[in-house]
Amino acid sequence: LRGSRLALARLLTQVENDTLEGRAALIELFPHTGKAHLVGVTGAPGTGKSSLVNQLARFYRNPPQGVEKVKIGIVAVDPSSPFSGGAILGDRVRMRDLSGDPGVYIRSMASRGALGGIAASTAGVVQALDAAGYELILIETVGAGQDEVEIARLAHTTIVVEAPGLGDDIQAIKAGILEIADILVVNKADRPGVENTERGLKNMLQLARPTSKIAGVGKPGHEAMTASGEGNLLTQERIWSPPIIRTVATEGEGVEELADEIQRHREYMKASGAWIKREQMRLQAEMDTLLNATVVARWHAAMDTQIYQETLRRVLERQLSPREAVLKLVNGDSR
Ligand SMILES: Nc1nc2c(ncn2[C@@H]2O[C@H](COP(=O)(O)OP(=O)(O)OP(=O)(O)O)[C@@H](O)[C@H]2O)c(=O)[nH]1
Ligand SMILES: [Mg+2]
Repeated sequence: LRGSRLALARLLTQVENDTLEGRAALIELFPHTGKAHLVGVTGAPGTGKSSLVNQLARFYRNPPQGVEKVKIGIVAVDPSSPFSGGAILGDRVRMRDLSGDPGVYIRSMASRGALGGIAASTAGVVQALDAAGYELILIETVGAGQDEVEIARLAHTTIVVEAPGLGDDIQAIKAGILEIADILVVNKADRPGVENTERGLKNMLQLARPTSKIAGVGKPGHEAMTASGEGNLLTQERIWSPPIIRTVATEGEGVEELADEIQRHREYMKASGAWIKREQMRLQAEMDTLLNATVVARWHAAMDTQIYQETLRRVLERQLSPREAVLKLVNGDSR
């Protein structure tokens, strides 16, 4: 809480490894969380996510007049296999210009290929950074599977990065990823084919989110203000139509516009009530997951293993269906 980087580094390791110490620390830190703006940055490998994150961090650390200077946390979820440290090293080199700035904290995490484990430890790491006073937290993840959907659930604002020249433009764009995008970036705008990529995105957007075309009409901010703040999250979020921003991450071009859109999205989320709804959904999901695990663990501890095994045997022999077995077990009816 006092901002010791060494303490934070140790804590993050505990959290990442899900140790008892890490868990205990997160419990104590929880009241200090909920302040940071969590921004997910996802997209196909090599589209320029790290370069863009680097530029955004630089922008927020040396902001122009009128933009608040904020402390930046960066979490890079490493997509590489556990046998290669290549991606981590690459990101460190790419983000090197930021090191030495006490207002920036960079953490690379190995995804370790553990299904479902990524979101849990990433959420913990983000909570720790939030408690440590990092006001804007950029979370980079590769858009190659389940991870980006989990990150979108975690983040308040999700940026999807595309780039021209990744084989066939449209093939590189998955409709699923557009569903989670709050802001679309066409990076490498210095390369040929930008117009194609941008046009492709526009078309896909209209297919994926037809409602945004009707409700958005280019004034999402205004629509959001008049929304009741109740109603369901999906309808409210549909009111926001994702802008498409061109950037050249290597040169820092378009980064200010991107930062503007991040700010605009934050204001929209706050004004529409979508921010609170998202927090509620996330915390409820986290609570329910823990509740499930805890109740099941307790139940197993109290259960006679012999009865359990006997019931399982009867299921194997098709004398009971799994559903019948569960009913018998939880109702304490062991016949
Ligand atoms: N020409 C051009 N090259 C760029 C631009 N942005 C990034 N690059 C280059 O593209 C390569 C990949 O950039 P990264 O920032 O590592 O991309 P990434 O999406 O983080 O990559 P992974 O994390 O490996 O998925 C690097 O060689 C960058 O220098 C750009 O706007 N224009
Ligand atoms: Mg990267």
